[in-house]
This record gives sequence, structure tokens and C-alpha cells, in this order.
Amino acid sequence: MTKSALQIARACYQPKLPKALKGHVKAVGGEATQSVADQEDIKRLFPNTYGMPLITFEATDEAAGFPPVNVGVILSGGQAPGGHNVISGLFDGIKKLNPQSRLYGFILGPGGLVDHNYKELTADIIDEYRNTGGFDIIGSGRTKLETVDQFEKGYEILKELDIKALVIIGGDDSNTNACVLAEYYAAQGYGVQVIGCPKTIDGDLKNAMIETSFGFDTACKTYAEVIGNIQRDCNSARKYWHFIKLMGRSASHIALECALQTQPNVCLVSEEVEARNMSLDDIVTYIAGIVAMRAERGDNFGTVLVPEGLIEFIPAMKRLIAELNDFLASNAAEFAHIKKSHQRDYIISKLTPDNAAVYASLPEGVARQLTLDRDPHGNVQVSLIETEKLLSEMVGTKLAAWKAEGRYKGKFATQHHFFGYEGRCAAPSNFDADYCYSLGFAASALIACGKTGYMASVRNTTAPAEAWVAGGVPITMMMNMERRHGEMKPVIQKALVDLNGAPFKTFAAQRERWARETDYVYPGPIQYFGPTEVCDQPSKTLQLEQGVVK
Ligand code: FBP
Repeated sequence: MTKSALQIARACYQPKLPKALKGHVKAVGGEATQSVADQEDIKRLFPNTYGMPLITFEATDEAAGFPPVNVGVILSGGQAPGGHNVISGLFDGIKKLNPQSRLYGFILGPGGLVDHNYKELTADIIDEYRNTGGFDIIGSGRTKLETVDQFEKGYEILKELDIKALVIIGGDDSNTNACVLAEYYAAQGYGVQVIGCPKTIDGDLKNAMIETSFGFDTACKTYAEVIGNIQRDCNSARKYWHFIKLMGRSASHIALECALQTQPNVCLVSEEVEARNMSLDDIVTYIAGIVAMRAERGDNFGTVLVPEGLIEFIPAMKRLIAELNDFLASNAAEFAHIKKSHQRDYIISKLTPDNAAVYASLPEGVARQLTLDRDPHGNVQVSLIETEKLLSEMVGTKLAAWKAEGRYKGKFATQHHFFGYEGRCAAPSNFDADYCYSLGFAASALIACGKTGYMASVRNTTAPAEAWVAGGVPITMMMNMERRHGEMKPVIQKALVDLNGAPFKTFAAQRERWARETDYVYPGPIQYFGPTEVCDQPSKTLQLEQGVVK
């Protein structure tokens, strides 16, 4: 395999670990826990894994002997920088417990477990992937583990390979499935532990105990670099408005973090759009107002950041999507037989009048994108909806009307971008490299102390890695009941942008100035070697949430 100079240098990087995981480790249990909401339902659905205590790891002088353990690992869902380091941390952790321990990777996500598709991850393989981006060591997939048949098929191969613990590295939906699997194996008495790890660039798998999901840091830094480059281009040519859609599914954490890093002229935050009950026209008027205001100053250029999930948060659209989700879930077979050219009219005829009117008002392309297949977890595939183009077209139309009325005299030329896949497999930043390695190591410590239904956690992450606090959080603690595919299901509660939180407030306090003035910040590429203030800073979101920067 040909390697770049950076890959070769980076392979030698030794990720940092919290002090407590460096030597002998002891697990300290805290208070019993309860779910964030719907306690009675969650307790009933998870009788074996509900209410377990929080676990914190501490250093100890007492060495405990461990028998060898065979462990399986799965990468689930979208790629996120640092996945390979979770696996290498897990590998090093179980080898430290006992050098005879073995690690098996299931190929292409949870489907690999069900289809018995796996490979043993030996030291040679692991060494090839240390500190690299991507999930290609074993691949990832979005198969949803939810049926008893899948759990049993999985158990067959676990039994055959004598695997006693399975680590599922995934986002909120995959960790929900990890918890359901943990509960099932515990109920059956199969003696297989299931441990989750918080992964997703979206940053929406976080709570009081999970400070951030891995990959968010690197992905945002990668997008912020390119947004900075675009802003410099835009401030050089002074002729384009750039509409930049950013991945992140429902939550706007990525757009907000990128805004904090780059100071664009406009950044929409879906959660605010919903809270203010804004219509599509309100959003368009807001952006057009800023374009017109800058035009008066002679600045016919700018940048607009659009979170990928925006459309789902416009209240009228949200109601429409909820009805479409339920309708398509129960009429999938009939819908599949409707000719493409008739689908729009068919949907309009089936929806309630208000939703039918909203659907009918949408441009053809967006209307069609809303009826495309849901992902296996029932989510609209928002990455396929071209919101950046929808908005810029509508802003253009509004400005043309204002021009006709003599209210606007500028020029409005646009460029469109969608940043998502560009950042999901970037080489992990030092933060993600260390955080992921520590999460993998913490997972091995949870295995050592016999836990199941836990997510590995590493806290105090704005301090130097030495002072990070590693432990485990019962997954049931993060759960509530939500409507999925037309049914109420137990799921991990998604963390959306908190409009009372420091990251949003910091942004909101400055956005008017950023809109008016051209005060772009150019973060530049991620640096792996050099001064700590350049190489080791966690995301602004994390720093603001933890009160480390004002
Ligand atoms: P996860 O939630 O699985 O981490 O995926 C994150 C994500 O990158 C979203 O931001 C995006 O909407 C989605 O995956 C895209 O899905 P796909 O990889 O299937 O195109």
C-alpha cells in the first residue's frame, strides 16, 4: 500500500490516554440511574439493563489477572474520523488484559454479524490503521439490528468464535440497537456483553455524561478549513454569494461549530427556526434582507451556512414530513407501484389538506426528494435534499421582486456547495485520535469488569488528556420513547442545539455584526504537529459548553 508522508509520520503518533487507564484499572460504581424520560416504559422494556450505576475508572496499584477474552467489533452507520483509533484502543486494551485475547471485526456493519462475515484483527492489521481516517479496516453499514432472528443469527457466530463481548461503534440509533441486543442476550443468559461507543460527526449523541461524539471535532475542522478558503475567495473576487449546506442530519451542531470557527455572513440554525415558528418565506426574507443590506454597502458577496436538516424543522414542513413518514411506512408497497410521473399527484391526493397544500407548493425536485426511501432507521435522507439550491433560488426570486419595487439595487450571483462526505473520513485531529483511542480502551475496561448495556465514556475533555475521566454510562439512561415508522419505540434521545446553551448564545450575540461586516476567520487545515494551541484545541462547541472560552 503506497502511503503519503503524513500517513507515515502519523502512524508513529502515540495517542494520549487518561491517567486512570494507563496502569492497573479499578471500576467504581455510582448511584443507580434512570432514563431521561418515559421511565416506566423504558424500565419495562429493559428489565435486565435498566437502572444500572454509572461507572468511573480509577488507577489502582492492585494488579488483577484476567483470562483471555475474545471480542467482536462493529462499525455502524456513517463514517466518522477516529473509528480506527477506537478499534486500536480496544485492541491494545484487551491485549493488556491478557495477551492471548483476540479481536474480530464484523464486515460492513451490523450486517456482518448477521451474515457471519468477519475477520480477525491481528496486530499487523491494526498497526496499518492507527491514527488514520475512515472505517475501511472492516467497513461500515446501516443494517438495523432489531429482530430476534438477527440476534440469534449473531449469537451463532459469537458462540462459534467464543466471543464474550461485542463492541458496537455507532450513533444514537446504532447504540439504541446495541442496548436492545444487550438486553436480549442478558435475558437469554447467553453471557455476551454488549458495549457501545459514541460515534457521529453530527455531534448529536451527547448528554450530561457523554460530552461529545467522536468525529465531530475533525469533521468540523475540515469543513471550517474549506469554508474559510471559500470566504477568502469570496472576499477576493467579491462577486458571489456562496450557499453552503453542511451535513449533520437533524441537529445543527456542525453548522453552528463551523460558524463559530469562520464567522460567515449568515448561518441558519434549524432548532431556532423551529422555536421561532419560521416559515420558508421567513427564512428567505431573512437571508434576502442581509444580501440587500450588504449590497447597499457595495458588498455583493457573502456566505450562507445551511444545516442539512433545516427543512425538517420548518414547522409546516415538519408536520408534512411526519404525515409522509407514517403514510409511506404503511403504504410502501402501493407507493412503489405508482409511476414516477404520477407520484406527486398521488401523494397530494392522500395527504390531509394542509399538508397537501404545503407539498404542492414545493419545487418538483424537493417534493420528490421527500418521498425517497427512508434510511433503515426511518429517517428522511436529508443529505439528498438540495436545500442550499432551494434557498438561493427563492432568495433570488425575492430579490428580483424587491428590485422591481426599487428596494434593492445589487447583483446576486450564487455558488452552491455541500460539505459532508469530504470530512467524514479525514485523518483524525489530535483530539479525535486521543479521544477515540481512550474510548476504545475504556470499552476494554468495561469488558474487564463484566458490564453490558453500557456506552464507553470519556469526560473532562477540555482538560489535557491525562486528566480525562473514563468510565461507562448505562445506555438505558439516555433513552426515551419516540415515534418511528409509525410506532412508539425506545430510542436514545438526540441532542439538538440548545438555544440557551453557550455555543448558540455566543453565535447569536455576534451574528448581526458578521452579517454586516466582512470579518471572516480562516482556520486553515488541521495541524497534527506543532504548537499545542494550533494542534490540540477541542471544538469551540465543547470549549463554550464547558466554559473554557467566553
Ligand atoms: P451517522 O448518524 O450514522 O453517524 O451518520 C451521519 C451522516 O453523515 C449524516 O450527517 C448524514 O445525514 C448521513 O450520515 C448520510 O448518510 P449516508 O452515509 O448513508 O449517505
